[in-house]
Amino acid sequence: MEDLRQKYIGMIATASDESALESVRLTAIGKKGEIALAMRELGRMTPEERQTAGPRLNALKDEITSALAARKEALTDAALDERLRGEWLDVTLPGRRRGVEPGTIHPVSQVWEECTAIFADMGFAVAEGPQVETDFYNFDALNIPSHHPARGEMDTFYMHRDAGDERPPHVLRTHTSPVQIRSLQAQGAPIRIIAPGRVYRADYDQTHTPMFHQIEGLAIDRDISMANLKWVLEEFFTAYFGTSVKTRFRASHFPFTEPSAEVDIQCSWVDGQVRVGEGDGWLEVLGSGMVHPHVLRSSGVDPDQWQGFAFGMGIDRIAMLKYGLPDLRAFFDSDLRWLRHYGFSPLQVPTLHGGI
Ligand code: 2NM
Repeated sequence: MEDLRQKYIGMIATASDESALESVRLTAIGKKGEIALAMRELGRMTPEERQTAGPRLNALKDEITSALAARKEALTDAALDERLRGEWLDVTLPGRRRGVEPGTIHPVSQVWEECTAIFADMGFAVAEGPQVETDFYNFDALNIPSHHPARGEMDTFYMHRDAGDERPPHVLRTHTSPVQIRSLQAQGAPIRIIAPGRVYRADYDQTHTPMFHQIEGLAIDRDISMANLKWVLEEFFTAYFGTSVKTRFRASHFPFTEPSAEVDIQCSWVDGQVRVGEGDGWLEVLGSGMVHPHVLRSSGVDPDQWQGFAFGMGIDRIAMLKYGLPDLRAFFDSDLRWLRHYGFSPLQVPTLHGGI
């Protein structure tokens, strides 16, 4: 009996998989197994012999049964451990790129962010407004008369009205000035804001796209002057181009400002390329002036109490200047080779002046 026990417990301990274990089970405690044979022998024993041998055989059968179960569990656990080791996965690995090259934050967006941050440092809040405007906010409130060429279908995108609807049509805003009017109306003076955003004009050639980006500034208080305007703009260009930049004001005309000035920045031309902040050349970059009393009044601000400056410049335009880009239209082609050629790398993120 003890020999049987030793033999089967040993076989179970060394069985290396489930089928080996199953064949041990059959030979040991199966219907035609060795224990079953021994059980049959009981009938030929004397009652005394049977009384000791019977329980011992049963105990041995139980012992083998539970040894088989224990071994089976150990084998299952080991198999699971093995599988887990094989299927180990590093979830911190970077994802696989599926043949798609990474792009960059769009140069215009980078410049938009950077300009916003520079003006924010000077205390300008950022204002936004709708891109589909009424003609009141886009034109009338800005002192632009109904006969002005800017209001014609040649320059402005008009939205269709249903037949019979006699209300004046909406327009795609041609500048972000309506945002300034809305902000003035909502919060009154004093105010110091910039309005960056998309604007639309019916124009398309090497220097014009029907959608482009503008940033306008507005500062209204008791005694704001053109001197404040000049300081703000020189501070802005110096921060933006990373070198001190002189400005030149030329008298001009806009319906919404009086007096009005076009602003040039100092530059030189080397090999047909513009270099800002050096030399004795000048490059026109923005329009500006003191906000017209009519504009203040249509925004609910008393021009006898308040005055201030406004300016507007093209984001795309100053992005081209900073990065030496020759063709505005390339901004909207989504061509990665163009991005790379002009030094925009996939890892490049906007450099935030001061950080916002
Ligand atoms: C320009 C040139 C001059 C301007 C005026 C205003 C407002 F709404 F306050 F009257 N915002 N921006 C302005 C003035 C814009 O862009 C070339």
